[in-house]
Amino acid sequence: MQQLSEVADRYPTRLREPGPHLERPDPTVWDAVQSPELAMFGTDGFAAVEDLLAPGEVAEFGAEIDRLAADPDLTDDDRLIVEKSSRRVRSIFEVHRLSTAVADLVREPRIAGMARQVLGSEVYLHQTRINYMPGFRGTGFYWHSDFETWHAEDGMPAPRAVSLSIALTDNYPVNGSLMVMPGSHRTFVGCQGSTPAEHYRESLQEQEIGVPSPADIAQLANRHGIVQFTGRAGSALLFDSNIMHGSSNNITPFPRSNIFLVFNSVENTLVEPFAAPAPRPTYIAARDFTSV
Ligand code: 6CS
Ligand code: FE
Repeated sequence: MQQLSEVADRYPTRLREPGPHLERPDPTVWDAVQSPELAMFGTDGFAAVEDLLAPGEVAEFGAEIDRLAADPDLTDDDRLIVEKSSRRVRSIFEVHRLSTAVADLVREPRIAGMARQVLGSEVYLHQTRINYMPGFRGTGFYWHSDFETWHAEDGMPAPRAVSLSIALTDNYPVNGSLMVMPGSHRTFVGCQGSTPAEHYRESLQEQEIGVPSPADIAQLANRHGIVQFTGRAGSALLFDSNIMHGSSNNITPFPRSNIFLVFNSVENTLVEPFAAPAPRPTYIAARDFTSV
């Protein structure tokens, strides 16, 4: 399986040797974007959207994610990922199936419409999650490209997917908010190291497989620089699946939570993993390709 797909693999990764930096053959924006908010998406690989949610909605969804984090039925659910050391809730996956409020929100034109505009097709949900990033001992996400993981472990053929991170708390420079390298989405960095079986839950606590080398990260950062996303609760960041991004630990008392939605094009549905022994569970990488 792995060998067969390697033949036609335009994004080789999980390699024995350090990987090359490939100029990506696929476009970023698959159709002319209409909204001024998305004008720079093709160049930067991301767009910040102020006040996507109104204050009342921030309160409503804030209560909803608190309810889910405290739900005793979810304590032993695979979809819940805890912090490695503090055991506090770090992420809950498949949130559009756990919350009808989120399911309704996702379908709204102001949300799914942005993804359709960039991807130039109908879209479906590849992954949804809440990231809680608690205060004091919240741990960040090391530098990575989401597409690298989705390609290697989930069998996503091309970087024709976008993520929307909707902030439910204020994002300051100090509470572990997201850092991105503008323009880095045009370069695919193959990562060194093979994918162990069943490692994915650990990887969601602390990613060690599928991360670029320090030299790769330095090269991209010198070329593109690093910007940090800050903004009021209710603002959002739409970003390309291959942009290099990460976040620091959060030792402030201010938690940083967001709803994270990944839209994939219905013309880019999953095949067998390109560099993993088996596909990840569908609560992490959906195989229901019904458009929203
Ligand atoms: O596993 C995923 O799908 C996402 N989460 C992590 C920590 N890395 C890759 C990707 O962003
Ligand atoms: Fe990510």
